[in-house]
Amino acid sequence: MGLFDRLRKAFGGHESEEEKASAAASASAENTESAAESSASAAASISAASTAAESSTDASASTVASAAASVSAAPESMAESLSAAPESAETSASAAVPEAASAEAETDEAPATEEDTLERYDKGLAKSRTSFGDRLNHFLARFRSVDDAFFDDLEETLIEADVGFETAMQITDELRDEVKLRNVKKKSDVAQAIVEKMVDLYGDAGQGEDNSLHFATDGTPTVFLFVGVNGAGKTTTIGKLAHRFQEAGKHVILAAGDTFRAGATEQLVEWGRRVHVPVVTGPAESDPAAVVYDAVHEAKEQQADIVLVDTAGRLQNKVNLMNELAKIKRIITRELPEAPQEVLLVLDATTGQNALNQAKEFTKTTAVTGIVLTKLDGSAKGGIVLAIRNELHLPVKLVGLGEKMGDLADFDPNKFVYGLFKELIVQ
Ligand SMILES: Nc1nc2c(ncn2[C@@H]2O[C@H](COP(=O)(O)OP(=O)(O)O)[C@@H](O)[C@H]2O)c(=O)[nH]1
Ligand SMILES: [Mg+2]
Repeated sequence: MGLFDRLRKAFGGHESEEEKASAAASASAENTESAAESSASAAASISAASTAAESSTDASASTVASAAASVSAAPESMAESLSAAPESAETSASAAVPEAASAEAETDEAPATEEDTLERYDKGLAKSRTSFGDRLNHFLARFRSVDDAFFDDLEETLIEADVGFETAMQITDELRDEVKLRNVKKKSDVAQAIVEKMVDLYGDAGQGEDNSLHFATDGTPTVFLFVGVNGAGKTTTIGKLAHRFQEAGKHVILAAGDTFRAGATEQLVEWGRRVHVPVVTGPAESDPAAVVYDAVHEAKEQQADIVLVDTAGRLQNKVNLMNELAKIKRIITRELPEAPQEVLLVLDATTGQNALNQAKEFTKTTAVTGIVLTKLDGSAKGGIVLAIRNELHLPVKLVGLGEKMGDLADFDPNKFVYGLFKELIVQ
């Protein structure tokens, strides 16, 4: 069974709902007009629920609302595939409202709990989902038949949805063959096949993928090295993770390895103050490797559990940056042979394809062990996760869902892909 079928089984709700869903599906096949009508209003209520969830927390409600309008005006083929979703989608969307509101009402200190991760993903992905569904809707509305032009356009649509060039090509090629083989003509069936293909491709590429963070096994301090371009969210992620480990009773030390950018050290020191974790610093423009050496030395001396190392995102040039990262890594390993246990590349999800290109650059010279994908809360480009897995073959280990210390979650691939295609999978 492919991932698509497994997700549908896992998240597809209770049997009675499934029965309702299949009844609704066959009803819509027989009587397209009334089904489209009822499902369009269902889509509107899903969007209304998520709009309510959003509007209490950020200013983007207007974007969501306008996106919602176009979902409710979905062409009949898409409305068909949305028709089965309303019940479960609506429940989880409205369930997320009070939780999100109370999390906001409290201070920064509220940590993310395991139980609400699905809701957090859900909320974080609202924009990606709406945007993805929208693109697919618009795309399908333009075509009367499934011909060559259809596939050319599909490829473009997928690229725009940031699933990556190679992934978009692969999906389109495979779909072209399949459509011929199975003689599929209905647009709603093709829409279904597109989603199924993407989910299964994602499932296949993730075989044997290890999304867990690794720690020292010999009792020495664990070291995580954070790399990535300026503004990606390295320092923020370190702050959030320091908070998580500190809360778990770990002895944490932060290393302010970004001595290049003015204010970078202060930013990390501020995070250290907020989460009550010590920060090892050096003078501005001093050798970052020296700061890292001090931090590791300190950690050994104090028998600390974990050192989180911040680095510069940009130096005079790319070669300098890569050399510096290599030097930092060498120093860590010289002091602690097992370390660093993780080299985490931090990528800003809102930059889409650009993030993918950065990742390709970094991984050429640095042995990255995993990805931290930040700003998923504000991004409509969740499709980048498919590209990261299919094209980089690196596990996403953590995701950033906001700017606060509790807004960091372990990455759960199935929850994520479910969130991205929710309305399309549950039917
Ligand atoms: N919305 C949101 N903002 C984030 C997230 N992670 C980081 N940021 C913001 O992105 C900006 C750059 O982050 P920073 O940690 O300084 O990036 P660095 O240059 O890689 O260290 C800051 O304004 C952060 O508050 C996230 O997951 N969601
Ligand atoms: Mg920084």
